[in-house]
Amino acid sequence: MALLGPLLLGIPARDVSCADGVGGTPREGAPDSRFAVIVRGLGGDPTFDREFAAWAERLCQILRERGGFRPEAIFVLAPDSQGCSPNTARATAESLRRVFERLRAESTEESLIVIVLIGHGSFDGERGYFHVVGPDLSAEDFGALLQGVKAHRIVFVNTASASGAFLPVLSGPGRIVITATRSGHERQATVFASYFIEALADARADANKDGRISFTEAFTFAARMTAEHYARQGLLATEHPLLDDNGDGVGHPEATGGDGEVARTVYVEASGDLDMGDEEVRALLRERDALLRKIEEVKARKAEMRPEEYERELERWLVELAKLTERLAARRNKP
Ligand SMILES: [Ca+2]
Ligand SMILES: [Ca+2]
Repeated sequence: MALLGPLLLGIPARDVSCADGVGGTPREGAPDSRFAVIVRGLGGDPTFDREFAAWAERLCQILRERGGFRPEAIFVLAPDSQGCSPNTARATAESLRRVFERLRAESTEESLIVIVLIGHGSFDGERGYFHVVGPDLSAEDFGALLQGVKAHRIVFVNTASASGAFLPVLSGPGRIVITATRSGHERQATVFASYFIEALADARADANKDGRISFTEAFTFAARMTAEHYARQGLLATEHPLLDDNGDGVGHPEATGGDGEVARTVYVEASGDLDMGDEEVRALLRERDALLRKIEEVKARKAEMRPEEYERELERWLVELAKLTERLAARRNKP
């Protein structure tokens, strides 16, 4: 319980080793309601522990320095309670519950919440798990934690082994779900996290050269680097990353099949959120949320619809969503 103290009180638990963020701070008048949750799980041996700690630290640094995230808006959970944030606690199910209690209270519909799991996972043939201190958390547990969180934009990235089992469970309207593996059956330790984290700060990931790295761009770049990692070593890839952002529970290895359009409009850089002060953009975002809800409604009625009717309905709203995303991008690219 003592370890939860710093988290609850929001006071510095350890010295904060990252430099203060520079640049990317939202302009005056546009409240910054972006949050991040970095969950570093158990390594199981010193080599993995060191690796996971280094990745989590680098991610925290990128969020602060490149993303301009407020240090107090980054929650770090780690086995040793060490992390680059004043809100650092031990990686347990109980700490996570408390973090999400705070997110339910502090986030708004316009918030962006980025959740990244770094560690080992497993799959028992039915459920996917992420290994923390004490009882492991299943994908369903994370789904329950997200219940009642108002933010319409949630990025959930599980970089662990067997993380593919999380995708269908966490998929939903307004959610960008990224996993290191395509199913629960890919159980080897993964390298996707390192490439994904670096992609968030690597200019080579900025495919459309607009100076910002969207989550679609970061995913695409990291997926390619991961594939090259195995090819370089002459090994068969034991992880195949997936992205799902249209809420249909089906991920894709690249931005195709209806996925990637939402993540294309979400960035780590605060500049991606600057235009939240722009009424036209806000209206478009509200429209997008309504469309995402429609898609969810269609999915909920799947059982009572004829297959062709279901496909037609779904297609209709996905096309609308794609059009809206284009309008949003065009509005945002206006000088
Ligand atoms: Ca870009
Ligand atoms: Ca999908």
